[in-house]
Amino acid sequence: MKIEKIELFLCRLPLVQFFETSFGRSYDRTFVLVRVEGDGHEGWGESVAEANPYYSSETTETVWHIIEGFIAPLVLGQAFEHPRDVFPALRRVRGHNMAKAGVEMAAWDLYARITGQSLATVLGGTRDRIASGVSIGIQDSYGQLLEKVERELAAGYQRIKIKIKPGWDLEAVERIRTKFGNIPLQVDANAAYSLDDTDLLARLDPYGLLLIEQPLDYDDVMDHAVLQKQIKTPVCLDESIHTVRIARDAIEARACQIINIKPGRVGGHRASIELHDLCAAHGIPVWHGGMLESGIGRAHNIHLASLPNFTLPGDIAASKRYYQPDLIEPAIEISADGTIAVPTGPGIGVNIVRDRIDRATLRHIALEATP
Ligand code: OSB
Ligand code: MG
Repeated sequence: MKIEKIELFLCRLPLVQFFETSFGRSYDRTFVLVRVEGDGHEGWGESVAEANPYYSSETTETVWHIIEGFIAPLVLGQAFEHPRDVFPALRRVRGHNMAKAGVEMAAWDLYARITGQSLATVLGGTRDRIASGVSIGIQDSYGQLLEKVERELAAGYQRIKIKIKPGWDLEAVERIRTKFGNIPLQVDANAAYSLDDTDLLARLDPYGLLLIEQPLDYDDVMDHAVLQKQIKTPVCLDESIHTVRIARDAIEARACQIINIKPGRVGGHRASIELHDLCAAHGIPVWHGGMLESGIGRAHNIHLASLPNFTLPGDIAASKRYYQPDLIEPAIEISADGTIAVPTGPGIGVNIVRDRIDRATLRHIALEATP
């Protein structure tokens, strides 16, 4: 497989509903789409960096800069036997996993299309439907929160995750438990707490949460190990896990019992499979995170989440919760049992709607191999 051309699209789409985390509130999503061409086929990827450096230090502008200046020259005109060879070829670029993942994942889609297989098949997926959960942002009132939980449970989602931050934590959980009983419930702090909050976080223990996601800082593995010894709720790491090696250290240090895998955060599908396998070998369950992707990134996530150790429901929900219309057809839907079908066509197996991409595009560039 020879990658002959890379195109980048800086896109912005309005969100169907605002999304608030401990970093702040967003009403739209800015992201970079990657299109690659080779052997008479195309492949699509989506970089999950946001317009701001709050979840991660990468932004849409750093992704553009790094792909154009440093990743494209390492990939263009190169023949890869398999897309698993792309991530190692980018090794001299340190970090910038979201930039790498955009290109790497597009290469997996390209390879799957060239060989006429679904991406799930190429990745080693073993199930034809994935379990779907929702991530509900911080709301203006508890009433609004309870309404959203009710709506998502009625839609069939298999578990509810709520965002928490100091001042929006115990009472939100208490009210959900009071109204909805023992539903599968987890919380995500996006690094909003410190060890000084241990007593407060321990007060979540009686609520039987599935997990608490990234309570402490993004670069802090060791404090999570200290915290985990003092709370019963299983700690799950998100932001901290940028590499398979950090995951290995975190597991060794008992800093977490569960890991959230987002391919964008670790550099793409190859690193995600390695992380998945590492966790499986240590009895650490994984689930697939979400980054408010368009249907292109979410289709990738669905294929990856079909691997066997994704045993907890992912943050992979229906298109209509995010974008209307989405950039793909048909839209991603969940069935009444809270599952999403893994597309079976070649590659990511969804149709890309080019005129919707064009309408969402703020900037475009096409890069080709220099002969
Ligand atoms: O921490 O999991 C997170 C969205 C943007 C950035 C970080 C996170 C999230 C989500 C949304 O929780 C999950 C989704 O895509 O539905
Ligand atoms: Mg998270």
